[in-house]
Amino acid sequence: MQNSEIARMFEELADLLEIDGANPFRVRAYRNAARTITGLTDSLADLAADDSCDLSSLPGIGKDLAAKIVAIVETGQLEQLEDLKQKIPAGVSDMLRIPGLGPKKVAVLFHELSIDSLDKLREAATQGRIAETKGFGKKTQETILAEIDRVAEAGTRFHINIAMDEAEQIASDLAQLKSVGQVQVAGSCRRRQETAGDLDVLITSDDSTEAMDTLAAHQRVEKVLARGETKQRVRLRSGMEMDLRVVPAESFGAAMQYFTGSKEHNIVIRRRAVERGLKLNEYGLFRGEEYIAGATEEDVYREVGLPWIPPELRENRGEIELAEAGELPQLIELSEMRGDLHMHTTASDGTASIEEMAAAARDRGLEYIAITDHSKRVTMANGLDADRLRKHWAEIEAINARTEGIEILKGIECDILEDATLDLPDDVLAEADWVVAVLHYGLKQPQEQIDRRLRVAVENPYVHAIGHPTGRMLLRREGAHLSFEQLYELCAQHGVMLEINAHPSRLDLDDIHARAAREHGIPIVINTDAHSTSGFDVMQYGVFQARRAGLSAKDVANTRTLKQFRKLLRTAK
Ligand code: DGT
Ligand code: CA
Ligand code: CA
Repeated sequence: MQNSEIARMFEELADLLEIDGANPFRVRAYRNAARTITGLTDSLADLAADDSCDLSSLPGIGKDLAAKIVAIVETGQLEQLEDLKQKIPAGVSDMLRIPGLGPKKVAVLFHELSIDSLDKLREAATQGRIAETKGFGKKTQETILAEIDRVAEAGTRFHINIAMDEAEQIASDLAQLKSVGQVQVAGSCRRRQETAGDLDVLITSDDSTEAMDTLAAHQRVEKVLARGETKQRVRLRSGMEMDLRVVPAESFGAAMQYFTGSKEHNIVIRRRAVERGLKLNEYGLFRGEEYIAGATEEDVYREVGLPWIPPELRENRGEIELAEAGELPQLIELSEMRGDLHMHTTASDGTASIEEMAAAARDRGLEYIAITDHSKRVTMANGLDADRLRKHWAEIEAINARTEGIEILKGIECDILEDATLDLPDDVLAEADWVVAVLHYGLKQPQEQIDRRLRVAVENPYVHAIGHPTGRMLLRREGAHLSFEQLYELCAQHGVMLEINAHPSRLDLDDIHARAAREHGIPIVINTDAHSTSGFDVMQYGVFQARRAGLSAKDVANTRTLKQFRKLLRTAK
């Protein structure tokens, strides 16, 4: 259990208490607790497991809170929160996700208008009943109508990191059982899509009872929604739902192929089977009644005249043609990453020092990093002006000189301002080893202005890359509207790289644009945007996105050695 999950529980508890009309001091105490926990650098789970450590000795954590944290770490839940969840329908907390609706307003909607779901909220807003309610106005009602569909959809999908963590944890627990043979995660999760609607787990077993009983009693499972002979559907505490399917070993490959999808990919594979006089379904490949293959995916693909196709490519976007021609790319692997060129320290809004970030990166096997704190426009994140930045760079140089085993580049994440100028003057940028330019503000400007801003950045002689090019936040907000064609042409012309930001809520560029960028000859960089030492963990999601784009190591600049990378920087600009 991570600190962020524990903090989220206290945040949720505070929200529900406030909706429930609890004493404001109690509500505030739990909000403060959440903030305190977020700021801790040590893992609470580790500390709680250590008998010699007293959590209440940590700043801001009293006896009551310490006991609750221990209970969360031990049981995975907070009893008070579970009680409140029984009392307040889940649809009520869903409303909190609409911008402008905090616990106070939601409490009014719930207690006075009896609205307890997004559907009822939509209905009330459509009828104009929200605007008539005291404390609400026309503007709130309009926001509700504008945001509710997005919020409703976001509630039904989950970021890849959450989905993979849930699926893999449960899969590995099922794998421990005597009656269970193979266990694999299928569906969108296996294809490493940006978000997952539900989880699909397949196991082989002759008797499904033990597996299904275990799943029903699993700590992460809230409720069994359906249970049959070979299929069980459950809802997890996270809100995500999961299908478990039990298949015989001779069908495992066929079932994996079928339930990995995508539907679009499967349609073509099935057609190829039919063309060969075969029938393909989740049980196997058949000629008439006769079973031909199905134990492994390789067998299935071979029988339809194809090599095995990596799941990340299974979207019917050209992968079947490449497979047929024997031209499937050698997809990039996490272990091929040598550098990380986007991260923050305590100089702006990171939680670790330059040394701590460098040590953590080295521990993960990276050979070089660029420290790219925010520029001054990002006041909220304590962004750096020219003076502070130069001092920061001097410190980076000094630390780099005395640090072994990793090279630390002097970088900056420089804002591209709303008026299409850069946040720092050229003479400062010229002193950097690495400049990544980004849009943070004014993402909703008309496309012409966004295009103008990107043009200025790419044409600047000191900018090396554009970071998280669209600025989107998955399931939260759309990115800027921009001309990708213009961006590709300019980047190719000026030797500017494009980033796949690996953070699971960004994954920006997406697979389609990363592929197009590669086709324009633009080097891609995959960066974590780490704000703490654990922030490096997300590199894998960026690599997944690159794999979905069909990229190989050679397409990704930070798979090169530092020497080769520097050479690429020089020849590119
Ligand atoms: P998700 O859950 O929305 O993130 O996406 P998936 O791809 O995991 O979709 P899901 O869970 O509905 O089904 C898992 C896979 O099973 C899907 O990728 C392909 C296969 N599948 C499910 N229903 C059908 C179907 O009606 N036709 C075909 N050809 N395949 C299906
Ligand atoms: Ca699924
Ligand atoms: Ca499913």
